[in-house]
Amino acid sequence: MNEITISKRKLMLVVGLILIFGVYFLLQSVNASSNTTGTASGNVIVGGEAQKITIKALNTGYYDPQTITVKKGQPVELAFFADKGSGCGSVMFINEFNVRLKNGEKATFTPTQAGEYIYHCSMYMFAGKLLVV
Ligand SMILES: [Cu+2]
Repeated sequence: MNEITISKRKLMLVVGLILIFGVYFLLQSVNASSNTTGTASGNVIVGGEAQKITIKALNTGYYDPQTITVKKGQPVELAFFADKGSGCGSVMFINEFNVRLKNGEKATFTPTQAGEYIYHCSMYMFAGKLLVV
């Protein structure tokens, strides 16, 4: 076996490895992209009908209702209304879902993790609980 034969065999080995890894990564990326349609991470199924909820800022200084329960993995359609005279309560936030609503506005988001989230005015004077179960 001379030098040239050895280097050819090495070259074949390297090319073979590159091909194997190439196919492996290609299959990985195909898998990953097919996972993003329809389902989210874990056992949470994303989709289905929106859960419609309404929150109202009262001029007495409270949000109505004070507690709302929704299911995780299902879109939430949130409508917000503010009484005249509800002051700073007329802008409502839910930080975790990037929600910021003024009177008459709507937001849609899908909670994927169970937990307790607070809807509140900018100063947390008006506050209520969104329970995700
Ligand atoms: Cu406030």
